[in-house]
Amino acid sequence: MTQQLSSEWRGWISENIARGCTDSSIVASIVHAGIDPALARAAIVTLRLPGHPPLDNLSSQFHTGNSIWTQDHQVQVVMRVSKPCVAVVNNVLTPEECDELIRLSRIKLKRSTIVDPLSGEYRVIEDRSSSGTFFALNENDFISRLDRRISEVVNWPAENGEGLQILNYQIGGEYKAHFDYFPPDDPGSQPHLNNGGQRVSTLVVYLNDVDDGGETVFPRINLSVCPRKGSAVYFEYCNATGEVDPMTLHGGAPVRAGEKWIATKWMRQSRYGGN
Ligand code: PD2
Ligand code: ZN
Repeated sequence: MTQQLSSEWRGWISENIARGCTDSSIVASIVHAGIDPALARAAIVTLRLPGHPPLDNLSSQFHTGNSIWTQDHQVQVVMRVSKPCVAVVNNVLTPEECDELIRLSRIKLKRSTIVDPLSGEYRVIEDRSSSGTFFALNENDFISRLDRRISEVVNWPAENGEGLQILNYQIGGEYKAHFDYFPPDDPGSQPHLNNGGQRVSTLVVYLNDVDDGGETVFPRINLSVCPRKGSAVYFEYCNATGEVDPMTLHGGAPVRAGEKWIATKWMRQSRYGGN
């Protein structure tokens, strides 16, 4: 027998749907009360009435407003696209935090990999010519502070996040067009979906100014974001019913001068148990 939310919670969800609340804000409140997000989402799907506006994407945070406040920080929204949901934000990390992430990562970089679509194993390919490293969630106080802030910026629980990934691209380094979600029909996706479910959103924070090139490009919506130290690009690709959005195809353009450092946070549908 599958689990279901209590009638009190279901009533509360119905009221909030009727008030026009977004799925993401409803899920966030329920998760805050310690309930499994998968249960919350399943309830929302069944409680939405026919004729009600279609399920929104995850985060309402980026749809309106000029700033996002976190406990310790103000982040400015400088650009947004609504479909797919993409936003560029300034001041996610301070220059000192960017420098510290680079300093801690430089000594432990390894060639980046991708998930093989057939086997699900990690593989080095020419299309992704960066080096990188990870920090486990809440690995230390510094990382914990950044994990918490990012969770507040993207309005999604920190425990659903993969560990912060740091990447370094040298001249010519790039990441050709790809999806950040695990393509549901690839057999290699399954083992990754079993831990935390699908990826739902990405925040790429730029840790340095790149002298030339290194933009994050979205070819299907003709968008190109230039790296700027401390700024970030955010995008969502999985809605509350688990559908993924191929319009979020994106890549990291080749670095033409200087080098490029980024920190990437991938959020999952539910709690992620580590790499
Ligand atoms: O390097 C980038 O700009 C970039 C952008 C989006 C990298 C990734 N995604 C990634 O590593 O998935
Ligand atoms: Zn990506």
